[in-house]
Amino acid sequence: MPGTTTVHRTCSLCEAHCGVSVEVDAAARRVVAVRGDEQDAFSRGYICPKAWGLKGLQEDPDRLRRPVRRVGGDWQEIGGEEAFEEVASRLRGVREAHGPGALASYVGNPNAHDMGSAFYLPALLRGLGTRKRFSASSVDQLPKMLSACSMYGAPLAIPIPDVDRTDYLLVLGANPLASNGSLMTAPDLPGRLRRLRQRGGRLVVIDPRRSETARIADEHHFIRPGTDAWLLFSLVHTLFEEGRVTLGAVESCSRGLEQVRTLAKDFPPEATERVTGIGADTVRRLARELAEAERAVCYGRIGTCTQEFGTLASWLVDLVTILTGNLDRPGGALFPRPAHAPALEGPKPRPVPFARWHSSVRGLPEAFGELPVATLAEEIDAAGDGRIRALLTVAGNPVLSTPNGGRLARALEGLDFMASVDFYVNETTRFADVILPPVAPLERSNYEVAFNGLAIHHHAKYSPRAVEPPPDSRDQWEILAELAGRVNGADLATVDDLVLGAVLGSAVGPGSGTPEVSPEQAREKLGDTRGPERILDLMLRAGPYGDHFDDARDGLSLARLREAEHGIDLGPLAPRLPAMLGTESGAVELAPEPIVADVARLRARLDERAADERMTLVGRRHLRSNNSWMGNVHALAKGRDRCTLLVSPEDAHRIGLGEGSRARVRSRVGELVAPVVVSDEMMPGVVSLPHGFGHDAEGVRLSVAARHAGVNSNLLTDEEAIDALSGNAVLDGIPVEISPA
Ligand SMILES: Nc1nc2c(c(=O)[nH]1)N[C@H]1C(S)=C(S)[C@@H](COP(=O)(O)OP(=O)(O)OC[C@H]3O[C@@H](n4cnc5c(=O)[nH]c(N)nc54)[C@H](O)[C@@H]3O)O[C@H]1N2
Ligand SMILES: Nc1nc2c(c(=O)[nH]1)N[C@H]1C(S)=C(S)[C@@H](COP(=O)(O)OP(=O)(O)OC[C@H]3O[C@@H](n4cnc5c(=O)[nH]c(N)nc54)[C@H](O)[C@@H]3O)O[C@H]1N2
Ligand code: SF4
Ligand SMILES: [Mo]
Repeated sequence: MPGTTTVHRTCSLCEAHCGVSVEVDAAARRVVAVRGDEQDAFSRGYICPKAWGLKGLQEDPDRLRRPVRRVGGDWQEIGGEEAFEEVASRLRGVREAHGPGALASYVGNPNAHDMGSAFYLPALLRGLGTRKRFSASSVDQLPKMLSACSMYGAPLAIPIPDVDRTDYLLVLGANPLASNGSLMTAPDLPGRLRRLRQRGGRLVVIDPRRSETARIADEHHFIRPGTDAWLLFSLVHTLFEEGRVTLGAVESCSRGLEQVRTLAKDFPPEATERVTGIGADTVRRLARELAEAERAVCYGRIGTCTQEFGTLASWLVDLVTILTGNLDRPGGALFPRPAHAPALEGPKPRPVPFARWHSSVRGLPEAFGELPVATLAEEIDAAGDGRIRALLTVAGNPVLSTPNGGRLARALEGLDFMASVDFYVNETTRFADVILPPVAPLERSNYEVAFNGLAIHHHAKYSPRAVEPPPDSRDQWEILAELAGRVNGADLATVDDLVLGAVLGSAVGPGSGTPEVSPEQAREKLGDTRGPERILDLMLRAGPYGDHFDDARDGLSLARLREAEHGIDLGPLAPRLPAMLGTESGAVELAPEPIVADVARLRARLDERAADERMTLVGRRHLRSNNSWMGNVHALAKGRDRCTLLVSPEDAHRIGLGEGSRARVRSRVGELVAPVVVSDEMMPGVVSLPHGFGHDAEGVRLSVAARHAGVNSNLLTDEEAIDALSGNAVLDGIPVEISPA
């Protein structure tokens, strides 16, 4: 259209990294269209319907543009200065009166999609001075981080399935056709899975629901929720018993194989079939196929993490790949080397940062500096004098995303003070005293720091700002840096210097991967513009593909990325062992503590679990959903009700539920009523309800979402149900009673 410009970016809504071309009427500050960028180096034009949500989000009249303060049941716009001062002084006040332990933070998923958060959120969290840090990690991938750190020496050293080159993909607890990849960044996973099959490869899906992905697979098996660790152990058992174990690249740099063999002895497929529901013959055949495939890989995701044995399952997913000789080789699983990573291979070996302190009520272990969010409510409402009195949330909606959201909502109401960095008044932020809204995603520049390290192919792309933000608004990084300063009586400039200084200290100079450049020289070349760009530039230039601040050298810099507006292809993943390892032994730990110690719990639980015939609840996602927060975009929310309870025909008949009827679902902690869809997609004994709904709560200001309100499935999930090892919440396999409503 005449008068418009087109800006090429990466969609920041999920992990897939799709290139989008955003057509903007700059004069009107209006998004005209969002299209797939055919020239994007990674995605080649693919997008999903959610990309259009970037426009909806931009235009949403409910989205906050200015800070607001809650006054009774109403919200009053206030100036930025007033808002910052109120938040900082109230947080400082609580800390002075009751100590740092009276402060807490909860940070949510969208932080992982913003470079401002990547660089400045750690400074803010440190600045608060509290150990009561919580995040969405402990309702998500924490078990994988714990297993990865124990095995390879860094929490995000997660081996990524090489889907484009594999011949055999075993998927557990993931539905890429709805959710794309997760801990496996790639645009168009649906297309990649279809191509895997077209080239003769095999796709096998293990899921209590015949999901969209299961439907395009060669083979699908129902599994009883929460029992993947037994299935995976039986695969490992079979590999040993039938002499099919080969270590490949791991052979010369691993420890603990004999221990794994011994542990697996207790889990023959004939012993575990009664708990998993998957027959021993099938398990043995799958083990053989995995071993015999030229290149095979096992991929486990949310369904394998948010369960009672989440860490064991996460570890065993990797063991299946390793013991079939497929770790660190093309077509198996590989460790990405992102452009912003240090040029020097391998983190400094250190013990796994785990269980260094514990929560005060239940004594749950800290992991990677955080406590499990399953304990947040009780740390507010049941910790006596040591309780949390003030909370800061940043881009999170724990009332809809963490277990027993009902209790958490009541607990939030009882806080002395709460502040949120967010642009919606939603189920969580309605309890805040002050909300500080950042600009919308299209109004800020970005670089996907977190997920480049989990991508199936090396690439780098800078996303420039597409829409000019309103004059009195603030970028996310500015809010975080400003707050980080003010809670300790400093200013934004001081925080920015500290953050940059810390990166300079490790990225360049003696002992770094770029020793020829001193921190002073690098600092000089980076210029004086404050904010995340300078830090990104430093990381790119000092990184494995960087120009090392040498103008004659053909390497990456932010300037290079700005020129390459469709991104830069940096080549396929390649082997990195053993150099990338950060374990104290310098080897891949096949049988690390504390994981090995947890196997006894699995062994002890088998009989009880097999005899448990209660109905259980699992979750699901939809292509047009995005956790709890895109439901206010009409283009995504419209259409048939998606917040439905899927019930198998057998169960529906037994309970007396017809299509379109309503079911009352009750768990230990709560109950709700949901519309029923009878579907043979469901394994008998299991029902499925998506999370992220329940938008009709009092005080929520989401006018579109309220019309498709649905119910909050996390009113049913139980804060006492955790993976005892990591503390991660159990969100799948929740025992429920169901009756007609
Ligand atoms: N039962 C059940 N529960 C689950 C899951 C499940 O499968 N089943 N999945 C879990 C998983 S994997 C995850 S990741 C969590 C997610 O849990 P959370 O991270 O707590 O919640 P989100 O739904 O992602 O909500 C994001 C919040 O950030 C705000 N927001 C969006 N973009 C920005 C931004 O750029 N800046 C700021 N400041 N705010 C922003 C939104 O308005 C919203 O309030 O949910 C978990 N909960
Ligand atoms: N459209 C869309 N895309 C998203 C998101 C979204 O909300 N919407 N969220 C993003 C986020 S934050 C994440 S973490 C990822 C998650 O990405 P995925 O892990 O692919 O998540 P889901 O699509 O929820 O698929 C989980 C599957 O696990 C199955 N399952 C449940 N319990 C068990 C079990 O015990 N064992 C096994 N084997 N399977 C089980 C469920 O039936 C479901 O089919 O998706 C991301 N992408
Ligand atoms: S799959 Fe959809 S939401 Fe995810 S990055 Fe691509 S376009 Fe965005
Ligand atoms: Mo997630």
